[in-house]
Order: sequence, then structure tokens, then C-alpha cells
Amino acid sequence: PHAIHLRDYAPPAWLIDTVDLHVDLREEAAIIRSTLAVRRNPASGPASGNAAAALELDGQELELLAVRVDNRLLGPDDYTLTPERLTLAGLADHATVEITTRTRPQDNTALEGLYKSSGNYCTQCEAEGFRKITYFLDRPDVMARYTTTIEAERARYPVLLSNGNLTASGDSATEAGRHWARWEDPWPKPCYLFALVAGTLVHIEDRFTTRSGRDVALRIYVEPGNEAKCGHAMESLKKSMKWDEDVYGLEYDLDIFNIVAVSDFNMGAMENKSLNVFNTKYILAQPDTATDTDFLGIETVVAHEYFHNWTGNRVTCRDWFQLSLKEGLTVFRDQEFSADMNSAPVKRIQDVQRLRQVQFNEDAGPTAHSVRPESYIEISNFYTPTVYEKGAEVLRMYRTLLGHAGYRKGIDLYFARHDGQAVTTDDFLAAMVEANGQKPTDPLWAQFQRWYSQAGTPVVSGEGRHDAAAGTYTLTLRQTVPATPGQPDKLPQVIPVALGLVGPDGKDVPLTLAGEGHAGDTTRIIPLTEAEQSYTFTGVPQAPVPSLLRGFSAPVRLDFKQDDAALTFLMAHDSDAFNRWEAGQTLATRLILADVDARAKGAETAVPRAYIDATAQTLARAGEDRAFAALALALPTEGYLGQQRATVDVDGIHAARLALRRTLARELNGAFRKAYDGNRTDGAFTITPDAMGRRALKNAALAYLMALDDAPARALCLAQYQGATTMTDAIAALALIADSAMDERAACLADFADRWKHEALVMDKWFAVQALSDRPDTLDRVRGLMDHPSFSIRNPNKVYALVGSFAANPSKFHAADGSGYAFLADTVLTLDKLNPQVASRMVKPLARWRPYDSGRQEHAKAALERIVGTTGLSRDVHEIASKSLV
Ligand code: B3K
Ligand code: ZN
Repeated sequence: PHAIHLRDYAPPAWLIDTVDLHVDLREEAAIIRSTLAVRRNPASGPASGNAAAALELDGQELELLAVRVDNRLLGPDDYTLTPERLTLAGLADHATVEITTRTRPQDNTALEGLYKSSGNYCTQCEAEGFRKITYFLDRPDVMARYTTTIEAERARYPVLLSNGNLTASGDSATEAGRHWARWEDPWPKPCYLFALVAGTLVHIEDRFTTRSGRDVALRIYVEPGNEAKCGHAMESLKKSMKWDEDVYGLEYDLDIFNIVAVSDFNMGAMENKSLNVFNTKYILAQPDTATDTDFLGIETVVAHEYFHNWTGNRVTCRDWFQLSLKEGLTVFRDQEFSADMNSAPVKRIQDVQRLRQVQFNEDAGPTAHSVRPESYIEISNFYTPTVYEKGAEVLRMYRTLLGHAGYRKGIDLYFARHDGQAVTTDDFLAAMVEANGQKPTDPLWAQFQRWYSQAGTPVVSGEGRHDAAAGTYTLTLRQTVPATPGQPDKLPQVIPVALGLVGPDGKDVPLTLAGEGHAGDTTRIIPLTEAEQSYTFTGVPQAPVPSLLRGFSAPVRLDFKQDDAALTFLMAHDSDAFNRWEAGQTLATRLILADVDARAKGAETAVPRAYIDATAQTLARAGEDRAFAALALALPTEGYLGQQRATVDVDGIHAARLALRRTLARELNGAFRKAYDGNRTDGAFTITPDAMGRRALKNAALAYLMALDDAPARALCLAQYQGATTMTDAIAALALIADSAMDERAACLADFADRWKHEALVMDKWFAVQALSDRPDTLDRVRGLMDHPSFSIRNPNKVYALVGSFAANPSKFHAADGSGYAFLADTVLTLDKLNPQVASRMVKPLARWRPYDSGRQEHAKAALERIVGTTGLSRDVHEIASKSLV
């Protein structure tokens, strides 16, 4: 497999103005007739040697039945056919090309292109799936207007959907029992946004009136029986439509917006124009089947896909290296939407937790790449936390540097300039800065561009010095960007540091930089642009405690010299909620890592009284913001703790973290019990931030109590499981029971499976709690569960729930004997034959073997070598596995 490079980008030699698709769906095959109006691209004319360029269409796994050019049927000598391309030479400057192909959707286990899910037809084209439906210029900078006619048996496929508006439908004139529907999409789009659905589906319907008065029909299609579970998704859709008008000035542009939920889907959802296709996980929810996290996930993903209508669809990507143009921006939009709908600080903490857990890991490993990658072998491998989540942080930094109003000006100019175009992240940067009277070549912005081109998580270190006599505080900050594969030397980046100084009274000091006439705000944004910079603040008579990177103002690791007392002080007093949380996490990280070191020498550390007292304070003040308190009580994850060390002590981290949980549970038993009892949420279920906060706090308290695994805790946990009226409470209790040695463990798990065996999404949770269990026999159980009737290796949700969760269980997956790695390699090899994208996602936990001890390294390498040495490997898995062995 060869790599594709950004530097090789060239505009297409041909353009396609219109596509007329006729899709005939049969049980044994689908026949697709595609009529393309093509013309030579004037922008890639004679100067670039394209005057006579052939039309080279992408196509994969297609059976070619016929090709016509301007109504003339071609013979096999009139074209060139390879497994990946159909080439037509000698065309006039304008031509009509009609291509008929056959595919077998029922055999498509890769879930890319046209496939079947629960008996219904659906499609997934991003990034390069359209070429599995028909021969085409499968690249995002070719935008065309589509007309799609779908024909199928009426009884089995009563619902026929595609992009745009339904313009005609009827019964087949020639075959009894068959019907057809024609959809026309007035908006030109790249083929990755094409979609088609045919099946037995029911829908719920609502309406939204845009602010300019367009009446939009909103429909969510699901399998019969699920219609009562779509209400939250519909509410989320309406809220996102309103929010996008209010915050971005963006309105919906058609009279209909359809969502279809399917149970077999590689990712979360897909933003096809006016026909979003979703994983059922991000649509279906009822209080007894979905957790609060699920409800929030639905709200975010529904919004994300809707927001793509502008950021991705109306303005799309020139090429796939620009993926973050739409994904980073759209993630940032969905994050801010969810922050506005719920608690902003809680949302920010959760987003940062995710960034650190997965993106920092990626940035530190063998598959590290920049937000705008330079090359790829398989583009599906680049739908990554770096492109998505780090990309979103880049957008946030524009806003931090330009202010909310400046950011909005940039967005407005971006759409004014580029609506209907396929553009680059450079175009985006230019619009942002030029709208603010600056230039992309200005030093700040030329340097800011490095966020797109340099991989690796910058490290910011430094210290502060108070001069009591002068009444000044001087802060020195340094930055380094670590080497990553292919990028040994890095240059400094623009790091917006949001900074406050907290006085001894716990109040923020107004900040005045030396030389300024008057005092400024209490939080200021300092752009750190050099490898080292110092800042002196005046009017600071008493030693302050600095609060750096408020709101996590840049995606960096902060290594600032600050003692435990200062952190404890910030935990209690920082006006920035994120940094109150962060101070507690930093403190807990220190304590646990010190204990890890002590344990390596056969000793143990005692937990300082001050930390126990600070935790008691968090509990005592929990009523102020319960969801925040629940996050503050959660100890840093084993994954995050491992990232802080050159070599991860898997068992030491697991033991030390558990020991701290137990100590807190013992010392603060009464307080945890009080928090539990004070936040029982009986009565009607709501998903208000307050109700979710109560459940989160109650379940955080229960988890601490269960860390002792004593009789009172067990009784409480069992009672919660048995009496739960929400899935949030049921699964929280079940997860704790699954971790414990309780006699009732097996009975509870069996009870849950028996109750929910017909609810696929609920069974996913059942698989996950067992795969995440701390019990010593977890791997054996996971192996056994692969044969459970509710498990299917062909269903991505099942694989993520069971195998993905196991790989996220550090002490089990990283077992010293290599059994976890061998299991994952076996599974990857089985999966790769069926679904390369899912297989490739599962190989990633194995790829990051370097920061472990030599025994584990050898086991992981052996597993990877076994994968790489397998013949017939997909490009997807080959790229990740081979890069990780370099
Ligand atoms: N754009 C899709 C991703 C599709 C990836 C397919 N390999 C989902 C999203 O980000 O909204
Ligand atoms: Zn997206």
C-alpha cells in the first residue's frame, strides 16, 4: 500500500455537474445506473497538461455491466478497467457518461458503501465509500447536484429515502409489487454526502420554523417498536437548529430534514445532506434503557451532525487532509452547544478528560499526526481524536485570541467567501484573521498555523516569583513541543495562557502588566509565543497563588512548580471552576504517583490529612454543583496516571489508585453515605442538569463506599440495583457489583441479561461492565462472552462494548503475561476479514506498547508482528500495525 501526500494535491481534471442515479434494489444484488454530466475542469486546463486528460473514475468491488458515452455503448476496448479504476480516454470537453454496475449489499460486512442492516438497505460514503456504489470521481472537491431514483419491493421496503426533496414516486410500470421514489437535492455536494435508505421503518415527525420563516419537516426513522425512544433526539435536533441560528446565524436550507437510525454502523453518525444516518446508540433513549451519559451523547451527536450542514456540507473540504476543517470546527460547535444546554464547566472538564485520555495518548505514540496530516495510507484511519478533539481545541484558541465577537466575524467572512466551495484550513485561517483586520502572514498567525502542521502535545513549564518589596509578581513560562514520528524538530507554538492571580483572601487580583497604566481584568490571556517568556505584574503586594491555563485555554501539558498547599488553596478558592477541579486532580496525581514509587520499593505512603480534609470540603460543598462535585471526587484514571511516567507501572498504578479510594472511603465513610442519602432521586425522571448532577454525585458516593466492599455498602448497592428506575442507577450499581466478590454477582448479571436480552443497546452495557470488571477472571469471561447469543462480531457496537471495553481496562488488557495482547490480536485478525475499519480501531490499544516494561513490550510486539505478518491484511490495519512497529 502506498501513501498519499498533501503536497501532491492537484485539482481534478474533470468536474461532474449532475448525477442521475437509478438504484434498483434486489435481494440478490443492487443494480446502479449512474448518468454523469462531466466536463473538463477549466481550472486544471492546458497549462497543467490536462487538455487531453482521461476521465479516471474510482470504483471498488463493483461488477461493471455497461458504459455509455453520449448514448453510445462502449466495447471493452473503449475503456480501461482495473480493480480500483475505470478510465475513459478521448472524451470531448463535455460528455454524458452512463455507467451500470452491480453490487451485493447483503455481503457487505465492512459497512461502507451500500449495505444491509437488520434487513434494511443503507449507505455510508464518507470518506471513500461512494466508489463502492458506482464509478465516480470520489474526492470532496468534485461537487455535483444529485437526482436519485430508488426502486424496490414495496412490501419489504416501503420507505425509500435519499438526499433533498421527494419529487416523484409510484408503482413500477413493469413489475408487480415494486415501487420507486425520486429524490432531488438542489445543493451541489461531494459524493461522500450521498445517502440512500430503503426498508421497513417507522418515523416520528415534528416541525421547526426557521427565523426567516421556512417551515421544516423533521423526521426520525427507526425500526418498528422504537418510535417511543426518539423523543430526546428530536428535542435535541430542534434545540440545535435554534442554537445555530442564535449563535452562528446559520439557518437550515431545505424543507425536510431526515434522520435514520441503524443498528450496524461503524461510527456514531453521518451528516449526509438532509438524510443523516445514525448509529441507534445516538438516537434511542428512554430513562430505563439509557444513562444520563447516553442522553447527553445523543444531544451532542444530533447537534454535531446537524451543524455539519454548514460546517462540512455547504462549505466542504478540498481534500481529506483538510478533514479537521469540518470536524474540528463541528466538534467545537457541538461542545459549545452542549455547554450552553447544560453546565458549561462540567462539559469543559469532561471534554478535557477525553482529550487527555485519548488524544494526548495518540500524540505521544506511534500514530501521532498533526491536525492537518501530511500523508496517509488509508484515510479512514485519520478520523482520530487529533483531527476531531485537538482540532476543536484549535478553534477554541482562535476564539480565545480573537474574542467572541472577533471569532464570529471570522465565521461570517468564512461563509461569505466560501459558501458552496471545497476549501482548506488555510482558507479558514485567512477568513478568521482577515475579518479581524489582520493578515495570515502576521507573525502571530504564521506561527499559529503550526497547530495544524506540528504533531505532539506541547509542554508548558515554569515558575513564579513574588517580590514583596516591589509589589510585583513575575511569571516565567517555557514551552517545548516533543518530537513525533517524522517530526524530530519542533518550533514554538502560539499558546494562549488564560491566567489569574489569586490573593491570600481567595479573591482574584486585577492584573496589571508592568508598563500598563491601569489595572485590567482578573483573567487575562497571555499568548506564549517564545520558547521562554517572562511577565511581570505590578500592584501585587502579597504573594498570590497563580492559576494558569484557566478553562484549559490550550491543549498542552502544564508542568508548573506549585506546592501542595497552593493546589489545596486553588481547590477551594479559584474562581475558575475548571482550575478548581484541575488542582484537585493534580494533587491526587501526585499522591498516587508517590505511592506507586513507594510500592515499587515495598513500602506505602500515607494520605496527607490536608488532602482528606480537602476531599471532605468537596463533599460538604457538593450541593453547590453536584455534577461538578462528582467530577472533582473522581480520581484521575489509570490511563492518565500512566501518561505521567516514562514507563507505566501497570499494577502499581492500579494498586495505588485503589488504595487511595479505600482510604478516602474509610476516612469519609459518613460523609459519602450522607451524600448518597441526600441525593436519592425518587420521583419523576428528568434530565435537567440538577437531576443528572444528583445521580452523578450519588453514584460517585456509592462507588467510594463500595471500594471497601463491606456489608453495608454491598447492601446499599444491591438495593440500588434492584430498585433502580433509571438505567443510570441500574448500570452504576451493576458495574460495582461486577467488580466485587459479592455472592449475588452472578445472579445480578443473569437477571440483567434476562431482562434486557431484546434491547441490543442495553446488552452493550452488560458486555461493557463485564469487560471492565476488576475481577481476575475478566479475560476468560470476555472470551466466553464472544460466544453469547447477544454478541455478534459483525456488529460494531458489540465489538466496541466487549472488546473495546476490555482494551480500556488497563490492569487486565496489560496483563504481564501478554494474554490481553494476544486476545486482541486474535480478535483484530478475525475482524479484519469482515470490517477493516473496526479492526483498525481495535488495533490501536496494542499500538502504544512503548511506555511499558520490557516483558510487556515483547508480548505486544509479538502480537503486532503476528498481525503484520498475516497475508491479505487490510490497508487500514496494516497502516496502524506497521507504523507502530517502526
Ligand atoms: N463525518 C462522519 C465520519 C465518517 C467517517 C467514516 N470513516 C461523522 C462525523 O464526524 O460527523
Ligand atoms: Zn463530524
